[in-house]
Amino acid sequence: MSRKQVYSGEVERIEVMNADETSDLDEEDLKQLYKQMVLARKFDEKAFSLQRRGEISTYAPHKGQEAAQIGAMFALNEDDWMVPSFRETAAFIARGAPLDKIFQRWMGDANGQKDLSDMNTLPVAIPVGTQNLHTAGIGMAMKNKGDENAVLGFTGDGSTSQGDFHESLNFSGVYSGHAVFFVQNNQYAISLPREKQTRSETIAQKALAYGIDGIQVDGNDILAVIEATKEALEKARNGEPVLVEAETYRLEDHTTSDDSTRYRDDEEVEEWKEKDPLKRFREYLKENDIWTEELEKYGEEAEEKVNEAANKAIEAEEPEFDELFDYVYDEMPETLKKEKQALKEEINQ
Ligand SMILES: Cc1ncc(C[n+]2csc(CCOP(=O)(O)OP(=O)(O)O)c2C)c(N)n1
Repeated sequence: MSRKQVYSGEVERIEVMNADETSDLDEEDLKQLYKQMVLARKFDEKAFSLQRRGEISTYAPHKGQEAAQIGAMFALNEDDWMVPSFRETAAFIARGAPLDKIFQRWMGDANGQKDLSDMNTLPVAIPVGTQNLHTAGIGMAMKNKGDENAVLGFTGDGSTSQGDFHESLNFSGVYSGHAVFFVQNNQYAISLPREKQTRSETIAQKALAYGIDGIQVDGNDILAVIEATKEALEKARNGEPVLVEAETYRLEDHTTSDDSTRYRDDEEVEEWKEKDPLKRFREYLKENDIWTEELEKYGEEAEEKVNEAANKAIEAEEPEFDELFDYVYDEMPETLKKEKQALKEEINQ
């Protein structure tokens, strides 16, 4: 019997702050990144309170994942595409989506997402894992057209157990799609912990089976996320898709309908609070003499912006009845026409 190694793959972890390294980004960029993180945190808090007041029916908080989302978006060029899943509010903020529009969407009005294609950004897709198919498809289209841009798609650790995820990596690998699959491993898929999701040591290593690169990154270190994502996008633009696993933590409940105290210890949450990406970045900026009075005070300004945007969204015109049905199909199927008519009669429209 002969045995020989036919494949040996490698997965690296990228860290910057924990490795006591410094960023080569200019100070203005670093300050802007910190401000975006604060703004995203304030948005989260406001959305939470609006849900409690009945203005939003369900909200999925991103607290703790700001570095992963904002870092990834910073690495993206304007002509690259972004594919969100459902927890990417911080990413939308970094992409430049108006705050009031983001609130409007959380309030259940799809008009909040109307102008996203001007920003090379797809609307939110709630079905877990399906976003990866969109990412793969866009990446393959870029390859086929000979474009030089790339697409970055967000997905969660939970989605990596879905067939869609694996099909997407496989197709992207075979057809050299310009795709980066950015997994925010926030340690839970609702109540299911990461250890029950997969026996693999890392999520990043799943890439190797599809012949593509996998990188793990400290997802609470915004500087490391930027490095890792830039590297991944560079490869993707040249037809080498990459899977990035950003190791992070969801500091809040899964959504406002969840109670995470039923499935995780306070002690664990406290440990991750110590690794809060805002706290770590603030410390980094202070240690490197980049911290300013303006940054210290930015929380108040961010709160004002968020409050103003929330009021604008509350006052926005209600969507037209027809909009609920009209944009799903190019040609509306008979069953849907009947449903539309029935609802119309029920509410006397
Ligand atoms: C196809 C599908 N199955 C189930 C659900 C219900 N669901 C919503 S979020 C979620 C967990 C997703 O976990 P993960 O992919 O880790 O993302 P996270 O919520 O942690 O951001 C589930 C099961 C859904 N939206 N879509």
